[in-house]
This record gives sequence, C-alpha cells and structure tokens, in this order.
Amino acid sequence: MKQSWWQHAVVYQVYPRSFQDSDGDGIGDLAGIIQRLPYIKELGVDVIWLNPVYKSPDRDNGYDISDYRSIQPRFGDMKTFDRLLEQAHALGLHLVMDLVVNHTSDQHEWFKKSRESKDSPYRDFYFWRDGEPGIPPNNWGSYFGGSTWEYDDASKQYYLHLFAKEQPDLNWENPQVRESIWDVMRFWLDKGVDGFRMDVINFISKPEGLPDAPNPEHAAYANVEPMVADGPKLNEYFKEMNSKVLSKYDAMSVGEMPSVTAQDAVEYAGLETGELNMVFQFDHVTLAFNKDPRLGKWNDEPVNLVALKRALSKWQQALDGKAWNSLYWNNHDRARAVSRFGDDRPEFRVRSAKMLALVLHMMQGTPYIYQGEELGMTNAHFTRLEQYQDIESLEAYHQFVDVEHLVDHDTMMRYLATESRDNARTPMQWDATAKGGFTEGTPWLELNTNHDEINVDAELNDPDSVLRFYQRLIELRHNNDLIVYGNYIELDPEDDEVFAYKRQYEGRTMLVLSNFTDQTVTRDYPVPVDGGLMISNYQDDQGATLRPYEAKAFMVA
Ligand code: TEU
Repeated sequence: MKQSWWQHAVVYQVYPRSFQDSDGDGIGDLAGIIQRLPYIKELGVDVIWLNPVYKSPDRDNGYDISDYRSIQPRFGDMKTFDRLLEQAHALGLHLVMDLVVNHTSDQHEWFKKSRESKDSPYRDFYFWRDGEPGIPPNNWGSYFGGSTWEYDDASKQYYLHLFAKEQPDLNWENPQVRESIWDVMRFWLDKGVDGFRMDVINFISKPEGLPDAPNPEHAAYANVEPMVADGPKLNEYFKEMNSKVLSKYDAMSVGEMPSVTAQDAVEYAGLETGELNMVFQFDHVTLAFNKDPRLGKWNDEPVNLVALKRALSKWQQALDGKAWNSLYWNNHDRARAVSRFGDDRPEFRVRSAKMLALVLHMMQGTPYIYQGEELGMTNAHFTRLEQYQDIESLEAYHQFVDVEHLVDHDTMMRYLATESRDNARTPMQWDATAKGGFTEGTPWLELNTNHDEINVDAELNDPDSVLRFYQRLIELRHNNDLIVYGNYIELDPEDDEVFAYKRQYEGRTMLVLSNFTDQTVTRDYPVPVDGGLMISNYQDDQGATLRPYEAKAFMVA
C-alpha cells in the first residue's frame, strides 16, 4: 500500500471562534490560536484543521464567506494568519483550511453582482429560476428551515440556497465558477497551507432540471439531501480539481460528504485512483434520527450500540486496502461525544470519554480530535432558548415549534440539549477561572458551567486525565504501524454491550475490548494474563471481566 504523511497523522480541529480570545471581545481569534500552539504541539498531533477564518458576515459562523482571500477582521488579519502558519510549521504542525465552495455569502462580490440584473455576467454564477412569489421553483427544504429558494423582488426570480438564504449555492456547471475556485485554492496552497477540509463537497453537482424531491410524509418541504448528494457531475468536478490543483501540491484533502456511501468513498478517495484523500462520512453520527422523519436529527433517544458498531465496522471493512478512513466522534456540528455516545454523569465521564477515545483511535484511518474532546468536554446542558446562538438550532426551533407545531417547547428544548451544534461550540475550557481562560470579556456563547472542574490546567496536572489518555493514544499510533495500517475484524457484532474488534498486521494481532455500559460484564475473549496490555482506562486488569466503561487494547500475538 502506498503510504502518505496524512495516513499516520492525527488531526486536531480548532474552531477559532471558541478556542482562545486574545483581545477581550469574547470571540476567539488567530492571535489566540498562536498563543496555544504549544498546547496543541504537546498533545502530540500532526495537523491542525481550522474552521473557516475568512471574511464573513457570520450568519453561519464563517460558513458564509464574503471574501475567500481575506481574514475575518474579528479573527485578525493576513499578517497574523501568516504568522500562525509560520509558527505552526516551525513546530512541525501542518495546517489545513476549511474550503467552503458549495455556496458563498450573499455579501460576496460574485453574488452582489449576480443579483444586480438578469444579464449580469455573474448571473450564472448562482442558480436563478423563474417563479411566482410564494410558489418556489421546487419543493426542496433548506437545512436551516423553510424553502431552499429565496425570491428576489427586483429581478422577479428565485435563487437557490441549500443552507441559509444568506448562503446562495454556486453553480458549478459554469466553468468560470470552477476556475475561480481553483484560483482560491491555489492562493492558499501557494501560501503554504497543507490542504483542505471541503465543506459539503458532494453537494456541488445539482441534478439536471432541479426536479422535486420525493415527499412521502407530505412535509412542508422535502428533504433535499437525496437530490443533491453525489450528483451527476461530481466525479468530473473532482477530476478537474485534482488535475488542475491538488495534484500539483503535497496537500491533504478531506471531503465532507453527507449521505456518502462506502462505494462512493472508494471512488472519490480511492488509494490509487481517488481525487481526494479522505471523506467524512455520516453513518455513525446519524443513527438516532427522530421516528418522525420531518424532525430529522432532532431527537433525544440514545444511540443503539449494535447500530453504531455496524456503521463503524462497515466503513473499516469496505475501505480496507482501497481507500482511507477519517475517524471522528466530534466536530463543530455534533453534540459532544461523551454526552452522546458515552456517559457524562460525573462518576462515569472520565472513564467513558477514554473508552470512546480508545475505541476510535485503535481503528484504521486518520483520527480527528475536536477541541475539548481531549478533555472529555460535555454537552452544554443549556435550559433556556436564549442561551443558543446556532442558526440551525434557532431555525429548527422556529420551524417545528412556532410554524408547524410538530413539537412543544419542552420537547424541543430536550432535543436541542441533546443535539444542538452549540453543544460543541461552547468556549474551550483552559482553566477554572470565571471565563475559563478563554477570554477577558463576555464570551460570545456561554461557557459550560463545568469548566471549573473540566479544564486543560487540571488535566495537565493529572496523570489519569482524559487529556493524558489522548496523548498516550496518539503516541501509541505514532509508534505502531499495526494501529495505522492493520486490517479490522469485528467480533460479535450483535453484542449490545461490548464493542470488540481485532486488528492484524504483518503477523501480529491486537485485540480491542470495550464495555459501553455502566455495569460489569464478562465475556470469554482470550485475554492474555501475562502482559501484552498496550493501554487501558483502568489501573489494573481483570482479564475478560469488563468493569463499567472499561476499554483496553492488547497485543495477543
Ligand atoms: O455542514 C454540512 C451539513 O451537512 C450540515 O447540515 C450538518 O448536517 C448539520 O450541521 C448537522 O446538524 C457543513 C458545516 O460543517 C456546517 O457547520 C455548515 O453550517 C454547513 O456545512 C453549511 O456550510
């Protein structure tokens, strides 16, 4: 197998807005990230992925870009960015940017010009369609509520936006759009950035004629994802991107692809033939959707372990030797892993956070750690709607409670507490002081009240902390080709308490056992009694008896 630097790398995701504020405005910034580079280095990771730091009206926290070549003034300026890149490189860290090119902000020059008139040379940069006011061109529903179409009074046409109306979709059919995007990519790669995480990149090819989506539930608007994911020209666009840009650089690329199948991933990110290096798949993070399909992700039911194992194992097996997995529990769009898949009650939090870390980091692929995950940070446990800032959460509340009356206030508040993206976005917890060491000012989003206990300071001083455990996992991976490249064999897929698997590489075998319950369970795996233990989240070892949330990895042969 051809081996590349990003295959034995571990990535750390920084959400700049919530990482470290340096100027007291309550919003994290680039100078703050620079201050914290030594921390990231000490953790042992190899790559930093930065969520968008480009100029943006911030309707969707930077995923609405108004200028791809300048820095969000609240975050700093290009000089500070260059310093960040230089200092990261000096520490041996790669820096990967977010590339958001399915859509721009409505404040981007391209869109402003596109909007000016029907015969603007930029009109065709976006999707404009005729339609009567109140009767949009098709039945597609936006990710953030309502129709994907916004009526423009001046030109009497609608434009398409899969996300907020301030995020119009770019028309990739137009070769000028593609050339403009290649230029943006070259601009950053020429600066020396080490690659891109590509936002909803499998949505860029829309189906011919933009037909209605199936809507068997007669929802107010139909689910758009099956219509726009993996569209007809996607592969063609990836090939062009690769031949014109990516192939000219030693850059890492990971495409965020909702609904992607393992077969598609092999096609887009195949080891020998793929145009991208990795994809972010969604199977294991979309298992607890509401029984009422109209409510989509909004739910508070626990995730079923058998389904979780099936999802993760499927990807391990399908990509082995063919493509490369990305491994993640968390990112800025998901609830906190320890709260969603583990157990964030005080007596189990540390143990279950370590268990989740071990289970994921012993798999084949490139692990991604989202800021604060390495501390076992939990969901925000907000109780009032006013505490939320996220556009998706607020729009969902509005749509389902106020407009459609699908759920009542209390139910929706439970759903938000379980699934809101703001759970991931509360400020990084550096220390036990009032503002958690994040800012001197008023944080843009409330800190989690548990920062007095769960914080970097405390965890650096505790050899048994979640943070220290992540460090050890990263080190183990760096020193063990089996963990990086070994194949994957799932054991007892129907066991709904224990997640067990084997990895094999060059004649050696590793066994990974984990107990996903708060009870002691016993299994009959052949656990060696005389050594071989690589890492465990308990001090001592009781062989085939697994205590609450116990997880361990053994070299068995
Ligand atoms: O998210 C893509 C995406 O599919 C989201 O709709 C995701 O499913 C949702 O946030 C989960 O609840 C990307 C970015 O990661 C996200 O932050 C942006 O809001 C979105 O694209 C639009 O750019």
